[in-house]
Amino acid sequence: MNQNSATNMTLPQASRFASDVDSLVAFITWGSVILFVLITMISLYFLWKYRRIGAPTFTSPISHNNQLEITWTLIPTVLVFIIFFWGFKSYLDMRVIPANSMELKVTGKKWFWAIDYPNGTNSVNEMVLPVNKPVKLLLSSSDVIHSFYIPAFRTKMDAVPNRYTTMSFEPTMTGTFDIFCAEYCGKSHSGMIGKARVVTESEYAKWLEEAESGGKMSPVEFGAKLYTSKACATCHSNDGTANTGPTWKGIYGAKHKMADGSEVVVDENYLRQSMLEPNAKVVAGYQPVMPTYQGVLKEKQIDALIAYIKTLK
Ligand code: HEC
Ligand SMILES: [Cu+2]
Repeated sequence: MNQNSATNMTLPQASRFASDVDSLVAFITWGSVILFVLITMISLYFLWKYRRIGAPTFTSPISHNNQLEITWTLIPTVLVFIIFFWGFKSYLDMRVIPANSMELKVTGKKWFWAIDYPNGTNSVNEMVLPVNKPVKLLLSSSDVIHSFYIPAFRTKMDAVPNRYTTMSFEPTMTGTFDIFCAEYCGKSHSGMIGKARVVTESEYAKWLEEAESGGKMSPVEFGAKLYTSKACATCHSNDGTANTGPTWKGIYGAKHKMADGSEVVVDENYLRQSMLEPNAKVVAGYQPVMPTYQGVLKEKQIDALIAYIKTLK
């Protein structure tokens, strides 16, 4: 099942606590609507009932009414208590992390999400999760404040540099759900979009294996897949189109001018260094905004990306 929150007004309730969050929001919203309509109608009625007719008349001065005082104190107090305890219970559901949770590390970087799995696999902008398994996310940022937001799970948490925040949920439905960055973080903030793909236990195991080593794919196929799955595609085109970074079309074997005036020939070693130490040689005319993929890309993946870039003539 695929869902797109931009076109679909009813978000699926895809996590354990999603329906409880919705019920509380509905209670507060409809409670407010009912009170608003009621109070407005009574006000209008009184406006009409006590309008001035003919010569001014005066009611006898009223200083106190116990019944009224108690009523308008008690009703809001009870409402506030209901909302408080209901909200607190939902809060605990989100904040108390089950002991059998699977722990993933999520790092916000300008402008993508890097996700590390327990076995050392990592992915970019795609969080693959087994269904009905509690998940704990350890969130952080390597630059500015981002915010990890999965509307279908009804959960959102800031990703802050130099410290960890946590998020906990349990996906209850297979499917693909949007991940957004909900904290303005610079030029491509709006493109900082990911997908949470909830799959069965066996599909998850198969995915882990393929993400790590490409499974049965050829290096070129694996490289083409990494081009999007590692988010290179957000900054590099493969068809000559201009973007934040230089296009990959026809770069292998070409001579490139660097910002410091030097010239390099684009070979395997330069491509490799560009991924691991992007700021060592900055291409002339571009900002040094490429994040390092040191520790993110495995050797086999670097090889595959190089093989793929070589095919783009
Ligand atoms: C946030 C944007 C961004 C992302 C994501 C990104 N890059 Fe870059 N990349 C750049 C920019 C900007 C440059 C040019 C400046 C420089 O050399 O650092 C560049 C330069 C390069 C170069 C040198 C290109 C040339 O023409 O000399 C290579 C190779 C490269 N990137 C590979 C990758 C790979 C592989 C990935 C994904 C694993 C990736 N980049 C992801 C922005 C990005
Ligand atoms: Cu962000």
